[in-house]
Amino acid sequence: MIDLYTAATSNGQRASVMLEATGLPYRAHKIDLATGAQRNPEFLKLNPAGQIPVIVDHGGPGGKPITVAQSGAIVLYLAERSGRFLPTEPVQRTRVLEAFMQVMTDVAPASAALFYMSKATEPPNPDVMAYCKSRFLSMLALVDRRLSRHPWLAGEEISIADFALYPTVAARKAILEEATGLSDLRRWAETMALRPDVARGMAVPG
Ligand SMILES: N[C@@H](CCC(=O)N[C@@H](CS)C(=O)NCC(=O)O)C(=O)O
Repeated sequence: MIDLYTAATSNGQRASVMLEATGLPYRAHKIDLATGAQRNPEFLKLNPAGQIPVIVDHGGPGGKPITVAQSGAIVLYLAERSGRFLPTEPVQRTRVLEAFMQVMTDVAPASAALFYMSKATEPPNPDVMAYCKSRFLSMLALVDRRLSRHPWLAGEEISIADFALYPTVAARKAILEEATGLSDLRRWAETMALRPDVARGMAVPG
Protein backbone atom coordinates (compact mmCIF):
# COMPACT_ATOMS: atom_id res chain seq x y z
CA MET A 1 0.00 0.00 0.00
CA ILE A 2 1.16 3.51 -0.82
CA ASP A 3 0.21 6.60 1.19
CA LEU A 4 0.00 9.79 -0.87
CA TYR A 5 0.15 13.18 0.87
CA THR A 6 -1.15 15.76 -1.54
CA ALA A 7 -3.23 18.82 -2.38
CA ALA A 8 -5.22 19.93 -5.43
CA THR A 9 -2.29 21.44 -7.34
CA SER A 10 -0.63 20.33 -10.56
CA ASN A 11 2.37 18.93 -8.68
CA GLY A 12 0.04 16.92 -6.44
CA GLN A 13 -2.09 15.76 -9.37
CA ARG A 14 1.04 14.59 -11.21
CA ALA A 15 1.49 12.00 -8.46
CA SER A 16 -2.19 10.99 -8.20
CA VAL A 17 -2.63 10.74 -12.00
CA MET A 18 0.38 8.43 -12.16
CA LEU A 19 -0.90 6.34 -9.24
CA GLU A 20 -4.24 5.93 -11.00
CA ALA A 21 -2.55 5.13 -14.34
CA THR A 22 -0.37 2.41 -12.83
CA GLY A 23 -3.23 0.94 -10.80
CA LEU A 24 -1.02 0.62 -7.72
CA PRO A 25 -3.12 0.60 -4.53
CA TYR A 26 -2.91 3.84 -2.57
CA ARG A 27 -4.61 6.02 0.01
CA ALA A 28 -4.73 9.80 -0.43
CA HIS A 29 -4.29 12.19 2.50
CA LYS A 30 -5.14 15.83 1.98
CA ILE A 31 -2.57 18.37 3.17
CA ASP A 32 -4.30 21.72 3.61
CA LEU A 33 -1.76 24.19 2.22
CA ALA A 34 -3.99 27.15 3.13
CA THR A 35 -3.70 26.39 6.85
CA GLY A 36 0.04 25.57 6.65
CA ALA A 37 -0.36 21.81 7.27
CA GLN A 38 2.75 21.29 5.12
CA ARG A 39 4.78 22.87 7.93
CA ASN A 40 3.44 20.59 10.71
CA PRO A 41 6.25 18.63 12.41
CA GLU A 42 4.68 15.30 11.35
CA PHE A 43 4.64 16.34 7.70
CA LEU A 44 8.15 17.83 7.86
CA LYS A 45 9.39 14.38 8.91
CA LEU A 46 8.17 13.11 5.52
CA ASN A 47 9.50 16.06 3.53
CA PRO A 48 11.71 18.62 5.29
CA ALA A 49 11.06 20.98 2.34
CA GLY A 50 7.45 21.27 3.54
CA GLN A 51 6.02 20.58 0.09
CA ILE A 52 3.52 18.18 -1.38
CA PRO A 53 3.39 15.67 -3.00
CA VAL A 54 5.00 12.92 -0.92
CA ILE A 55 4.45 9.18 -1.11
CA VAL A 56 5.29 6.50 1.43
CA ASP A 57 5.46 3.08 -0.19
CA HIS A 58 5.20 0.59 2.66
CA GLY A 59 6.34 -2.20 0.36
CA GLY A 60 9.30 -0.44 -1.19
CA PRO A 61 12.60 -1.94 -2.39
CA GLY A 62 13.53 -5.04 -0.37
CA GLY A 63 10.05 -4.94 1.19
CA LYS A 64 11.04 -1.91 3.26
CA PRO A 65 9.12 1.40 3.44
CA ILE A 66 10.43 4.23 1.31
CA THR A 67 9.41 7.90 1.34
CA VAL A 68 9.65 9.88 -1.92
CA ALA A 69 9.14 13.63 -2.46
CA GLN A 70 9.33 15.63 -5.73
CA SER A 71 6.55 14.90 -8.20
CA GLY A 72 9.00 13.97 -10.97
CA ALA A 73 10.81 11.48 -8.74
CA ILE A 74 7.45 10.05 -7.66
CA VAL A 75 6.39 9.54 -11.29
CA LEU A 76 9.69 7.78 -12.06
CA TYR A 77 9.47 5.67 -8.89
CA LEU A 78 5.92 4.55 -9.73
CA ALA A 79 6.92 3.71 -13.31
CA GLU A 80 9.74 1.48 -12.05
CA ARG A 81 7.54 0.03 -9.30
CA SER A 82 4.76 -0.93 -11.72
CA GLY A 83 6.88 -1.66 -14.77
CA ARG A 84 4.61 0.63 -16.82
CA PHE A 85 4.96 3.78 -18.95
CA LEU A 86 8.79 3.81 -19.01
CA PRO A 87 10.14 1.40 -21.64
CA THR A 88 13.19 -0.73 -20.92
CA GLU A 89 14.41 -0.76 -24.54
CA PRO A 90 17.30 1.78 -24.44
CA VAL A 91 16.35 4.02 -27.38
CA GLN A 92 12.66 4.23 -26.48
CA ARG A 93 13.55 4.76 -22.80
CA THR A 94 15.85 7.66 -23.71
CA ARG A 95 13.14 9.24 -25.88
CA VAL A 96 10.64 8.97 -23.02
CA LEU A 97 13.10 10.43 -20.50
CA GLU A 98 13.90 13.28 -22.89
CA ALA A 99 10.21 14.21 -23.20
CA PHE A 100 9.72 13.73 -19.45
CA MET A 101 12.61 16.08 -18.62
CA GLN A 102 11.23 18.65 -21.06
CA VAL A 103 8.01 18.58 -19.04
CA MET A 104 9.71 18.65 -15.64
CA THR A 105 12.50 21.15 -16.27
CA ASP A 106 11.03 23.42 -18.97
CA VAL A 107 7.22 23.38 -19.04
CA ALA A 108 6.41 22.92 -15.32
CA PRO A 109 8.85 25.62 -14.09
CA ALA A 110 7.53 28.07 -16.72
CA SER A 111 4.04 27.41 -15.37
CA ALA A 112 5.27 27.85 -11.78
CA ALA A 113 6.85 31.17 -12.76
CA LEU A 114 3.43 32.39 -13.88
CA PHE A 115 2.02 31.49 -10.47
CA TYR A 116 4.82 33.02 -8.41
CA MET A 117 5.01 36.22 -10.47
CA SER A 118 1.25 36.68 -10.09
CA LYS A 119 1.85 36.73 -6.29
CA ALA A 120 5.11 38.72 -6.28
CA THR A 121 3.51 42.16 -6.42
CA GLU A 122 0.04 43.55 -5.84
CA PRO A 123 -1.15 44.16 -8.50
CA PRO A 124 0.95 41.79 -10.65
CA ASN A 125 3.41 43.59 -12.94
CA PRO A 126 1.84 43.42 -16.45
CA ASP A 127 5.22 43.34 -18.25
CA VAL A 128 6.48 40.50 -16.07
CA MET A 129 3.22 38.60 -16.50
CA ALA A 130 3.32 39.08 -20.28
CA TYR A 131 6.90 37.79 -20.35
CA CYS A 132 6.05 34.72 -18.24
CA LYS A 133 3.02 33.98 -20.39
CA SER A 134 4.94 34.21 -23.64
CA ARG A 135 7.69 32.01 -22.21
CA PHE A 136 5.13 29.41 -21.12
CA LEU A 137 3.48 29.52 -24.56
CA SER A 138 6.85 29.01 -26.25
CA MET A 139 7.31 25.86 -24.12
CA LEU A 140 3.85 24.66 -25.14
CA ALA A 141 4.72 25.30 -28.81
CA LEU A 142 7.66 22.90 -28.48
CA VAL A 143 5.39 20.28 -26.95
CA ASP A 144 2.85 20.87 -29.72
CA ARG A 145 5.57 20.22 -32.29
CA ARG A 146 6.30 16.86 -30.66
CA LEU A 147 2.61 16.00 -30.74
CA SER A 148 2.38 16.89 -34.45
CA ARG A 149 4.76 13.99 -35.14
CA HIS A 150 3.10 11.26 -33.05
CA PRO A 151 0.03 10.77 -30.85
CA TRP A 152 1.88 10.88 -27.53
CA LEU A 153 4.73 13.05 -26.29
CA ALA A 154 7.45 10.44 -26.76
CA GLY A 155 6.04 8.43 -29.66
CA GLU A 156 3.38 5.85 -30.41
CA GLU A 157 2.79 4.83 -26.77
CA ILE A 158 1.58 6.86 -23.82
CA SER A 159 4.34 7.33 -21.24
CA ILE A 160 5.33 9.05 -18.00
CA ALA A 161 5.88 12.23 -20.05
CA ASP A 162 2.17 12.45 -20.90
CA PHE A 163 1.02 11.81 -17.33
CA ALA A 164 3.55 14.35 -16.00
CA LEU A 165 2.45 17.06 -18.43
CA TYR A 166 -1.33 16.82 -18.21
CA PRO A 167 -1.88 18.46 -14.78
CA THR A 168 0.19 21.49 -15.84
CA VAL A 169 -1.76 21.90 -19.08
CA ALA A 170 -5.07 21.48 -17.22
CA ALA A 171 -4.03 24.14 -14.68
CA ARG A 172 -3.34 26.58 -17.55
CA LYS A 173 -6.52 25.82 -19.50
CA ALA A 174 -7.40 29.54 -19.75
CA ILE A 175 -4.07 30.36 -21.43
CA LEU A 176 -4.44 27.44 -23.83
CA GLU A 177 -7.99 28.49 -24.73
CA GLU A 178 -7.02 32.02 -25.70
CA ALA A 179 -3.83 30.98 -27.56
CA THR A 180 -3.74 30.51 -31.31
CA GLY A 181 -2.46 27.32 -32.93
CA LEU A 182 -1.36 24.49 -30.63
CA SER A 183 -3.93 22.23 -32.34
CA ASP A 184 -2.04 19.01 -31.60
CA LEU A 185 -1.65 19.93 -27.95
CA ARG A 186 -5.40 20.62 -27.78
CA ARG A 187 -6.17 17.24 -29.40
CA TRP A 188 -3.84 15.52 -26.93
CA ALA A 189 -5.33 17.38 -23.90
CA GLU A 190 -8.86 16.35 -24.91
CA THR A 191 -7.76 12.72 -25.24
CA MET A 192 -6.00 12.81 -21.87
CA ALA A 193 -9.00 14.42 -20.14
CA LEU A 194 -11.27 11.61 -21.38
CA ARG A 195 -9.12 8.86 -19.86
CA PRO A 196 -10.81 7.51 -16.69
CA ASP A 197 -7.46 7.08 -14.89
CA VAL A 198 -6.51 10.71 -15.59
CA ALA A 199 -9.96 11.97 -14.54
CA ARG A 200 -9.75 10.02 -11.27
CA GLY A 201 -6.22 11.25 -10.56
CA MET A 202 -7.15 14.87 -11.24
CA ALA A 203 -9.97 14.64 -8.66
CA VAL A 204 -7.56 13.66 -5.83
CA PRO A 205 -7.56 14.61 -2.95
CA GLY A 206 -11.19 15.68 -3.37
N1 LIG B 1 9.43 20.53 -7.41
C1 LIG B 1 8.41 20.11 -6.47
C2 LIG B 1 7.52 21.29 -6.18
C3 LIG B 1 6.52 20.98 -5.09
C4 LIG B 1 5.69 22.20 -4.74
O1 LIG B 1 5.97 23.34 -5.18
N2 LIG B 1 4.66 21.98 -3.94
C5 LIG B 1 3.80 23.08 -3.53
C6 LIG B 1 2.37 22.86 -3.97
S1 LIG B 1 2.25 22.74 -5.73
C7 LIG B 1 3.78 23.16 -2.03
O2 LIG B 1 3.72 22.16 -1.35
N3 LIG B 1 3.80 24.39 -1.51
C8 LIG B 1 3.69 24.61 -0.11
C9 LIG B 1 4.71 25.56 0.42
O3 LIG B 1 5.70 25.80 -0.29
O4 LIG B 1 4.50 26.04 1.53
C10 LIG B 1 7.62 18.94 -7.04
O5 LIG B 1 7.59 18.79 -8.28
O6 LIG B 1 7.06 18.15 -6.26
